[in-house]
Amino acid sequence: MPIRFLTAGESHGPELNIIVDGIPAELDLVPEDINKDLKRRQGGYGRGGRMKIEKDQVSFTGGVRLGKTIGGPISLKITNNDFKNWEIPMSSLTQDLSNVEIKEKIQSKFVSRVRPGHADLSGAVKFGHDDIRNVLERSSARETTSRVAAGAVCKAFLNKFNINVFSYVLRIGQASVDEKMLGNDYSNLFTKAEASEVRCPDSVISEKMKEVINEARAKGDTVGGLIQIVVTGVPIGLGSYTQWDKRLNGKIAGALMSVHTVKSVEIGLGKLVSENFGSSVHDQIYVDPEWRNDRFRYKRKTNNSGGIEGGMSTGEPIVCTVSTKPIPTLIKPLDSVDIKTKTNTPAHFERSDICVVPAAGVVLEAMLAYVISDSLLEKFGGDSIGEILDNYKRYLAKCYER
Ligand code: EPS
Repeated sequence: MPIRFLTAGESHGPELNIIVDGIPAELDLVPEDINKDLKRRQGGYGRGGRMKIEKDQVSFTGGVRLGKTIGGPISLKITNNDFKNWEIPMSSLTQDLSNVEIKEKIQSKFVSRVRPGHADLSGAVKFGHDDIRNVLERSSARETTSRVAAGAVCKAFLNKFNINVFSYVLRIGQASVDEKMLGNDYSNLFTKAEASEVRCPDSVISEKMKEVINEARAKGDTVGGLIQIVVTGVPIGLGSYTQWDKRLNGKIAGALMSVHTVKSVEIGLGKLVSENFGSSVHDQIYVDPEWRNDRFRYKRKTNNSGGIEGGMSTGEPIVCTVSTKPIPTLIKPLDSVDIKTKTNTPAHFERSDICVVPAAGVVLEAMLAYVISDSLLEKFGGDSIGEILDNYKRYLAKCYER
């Protein structure tokens, strides 16, 4: 793992902190590279009240000098604007509980009614917390802000190799696009999705998706969906078949599955491979009749593998499809329990979103950008962009000779 990143900070704490370690020197990097993705994550039809309070923006606190990385760990921080409303209950310092006003402020944020579908019950039992606030502050999907920041650094790195990461929404609840009709002009699909409030490339289905979100809102409910994330420009041979933990598909599945809202990850045809014969699943290979020595000689008739065979990239686009659950905090709460009174009660309700599917696509792009950057650096090595580009070009030239 040449590139690693860690995140810290609570949803209503003073700030979110991120350290991205292993990014080489000489990469042009300015806050706007990251802020544009932070803004995208904050958007999407169905978002809740918190996004009106926050204007997520990053400051570099290490690793970047005069607009370029210098090879050390990149540290970033994002201020939580909402902290000003939580200064006492989220203070890191001991508070004077004999002061009635202070005690009341802390107690007003005490949570003991667990939310089904959230980390609340398992987290409280595991860590021994009585106040579920100690769980939900860190388990909150607010943490995905930090992932997007780390992923944006990785995207800037990938840009140097003409590798691009795209995402778009295929389904929200019962409103879905027919994936087969979309084709594989991923850049164009992405452009269309960016113009849609639900990040769906089909404008008619986009309206249907908004209706589903309106219906969920009216019922005090929430709704999930299906997202496709694609990487183009990946060279053949990232990852390896030689050891289980070097397989690129395993790394991708783990990274995408780690996002709070995700319940399944598929690559290429995904679970459809179970329904078809091998002859219609595997991607047949042929010699490109128009081959010139500036490109790979062998082509595929299809990309059902989603760009990965034998744990390695094939050079075709990497295509992942991910399902996301409906947000577990419901305005009309589910049946649950109070772990203080040990009685049945409706679940706690805390301000929440109705649908985060459009925003989740941006988070998934970040995680995929991280895995591809890490695998790219593993293969091509080097401490500066120039050195890695030299290694990369030499490898491509060898590939084109095969
Ligand atoms: C989120 C911020 C959170 C939630 C949401 C995602 O802010 P707040 O709790 O202040 O409303 O809106 O997280 C959840 C719903 C959750 O269950 O974790 C964000 O920045 O994306």
